Amino acid sequence: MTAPTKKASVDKAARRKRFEDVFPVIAEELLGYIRGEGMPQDAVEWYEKNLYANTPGGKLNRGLSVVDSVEILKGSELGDEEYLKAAILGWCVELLQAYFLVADDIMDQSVTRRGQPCWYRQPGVGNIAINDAFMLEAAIYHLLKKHFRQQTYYVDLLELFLETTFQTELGQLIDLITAPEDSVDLNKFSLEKHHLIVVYKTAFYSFYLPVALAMRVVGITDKAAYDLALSILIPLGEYFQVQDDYLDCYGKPEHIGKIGTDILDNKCSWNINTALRYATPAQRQILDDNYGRKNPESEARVKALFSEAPISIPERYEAYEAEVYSKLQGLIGKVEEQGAGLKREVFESFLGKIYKRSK
Ligand code: DMA
Ligand code: MG
Ligand code: MG
Ligand code: MG
Repeated sequence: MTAPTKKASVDKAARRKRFEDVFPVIAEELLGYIRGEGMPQDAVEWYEKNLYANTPGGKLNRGLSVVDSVEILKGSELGDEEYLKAAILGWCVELLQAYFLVADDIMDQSVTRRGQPCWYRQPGVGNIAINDAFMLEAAIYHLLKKHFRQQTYYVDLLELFLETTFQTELGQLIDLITAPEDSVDLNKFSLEKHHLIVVYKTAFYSFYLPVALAMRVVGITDKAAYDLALSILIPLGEYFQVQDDYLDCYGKPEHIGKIGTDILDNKCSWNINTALRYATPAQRQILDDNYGRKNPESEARVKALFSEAPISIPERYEAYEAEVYSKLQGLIGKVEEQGAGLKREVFESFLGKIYKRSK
């Protein structure tokens, strides 16, 4: 992959801006609806704050991938109406993400998100954040009904959102119960367990969902095409969550917008599983004594150990990234010869958004 040209980065900014400009339209529809239901002004203002604080402001990879995939699969630039439809679906994926993140930050006891205090930690919010998460999810189905009720593929969209939501919640469940707060047992972790967690908690909703939505919009109905998409997007999503795990420890909070909590939270992350595989007996003892303990000294001890040989997480991560990139390129290279009506550019575009990301 070559470095982006100046023109490409201008295009990228313009695409992002066009997508971002749709958000106020959506927010106004939702707020107009609750006003029409006679909700008091303070409730309208609350929902407005919730929507704006939690939905835009991220990298928007998922939402933009819906739009990009529709465009690639159609093979021509989208008219205004087609663009709006694709962008609304993109924002529905971003609303789903917002819903998961508000809840995830409570469950993970995180401190910051996108450079701000997590929503549940903002003044006056607290446990109301739980209901706010539900209301971000509810927005999806309101928008889908309003904009897609007449389409033949309406039920397919509903199923995609509902099924990927259930899969994500299963992933969050196994993520959480594999990380009990009061009993650390590193023997329970494995890369196989990690694989299952990340496929369910991240890959389905972040990678399969955006592309599958775009496929529905352009009229692809063949099950083989969805299976083929899944066979690439699941490993792509796994790679993305490995990056997230790596950055939890090695990303700078100012840059990634969040303070990592995986070591404190006893998470079955890629870092600890890789460390367990290569640790010497003495290193293993240090991990047993310090991982998942709720104090900054233990956390710092584990962090330092992660970089020590032969654990050497940064070097192993670099090797992993190179290996997974060539594996994904191989899978993507074979897409068009399967004759399922898919285009390799859909996957290249998604991979291009995340390869070697630093946030
Ligand atoms: C994220 O896992 C998964 C979902 C469904 C939000 P995570 O807790 O590692 O995410 P983050 O690092 O962004 O808190
Ligand atoms: Mg989290
Ligand atoms: Mg989490
Ligand atoms: Mg994380």
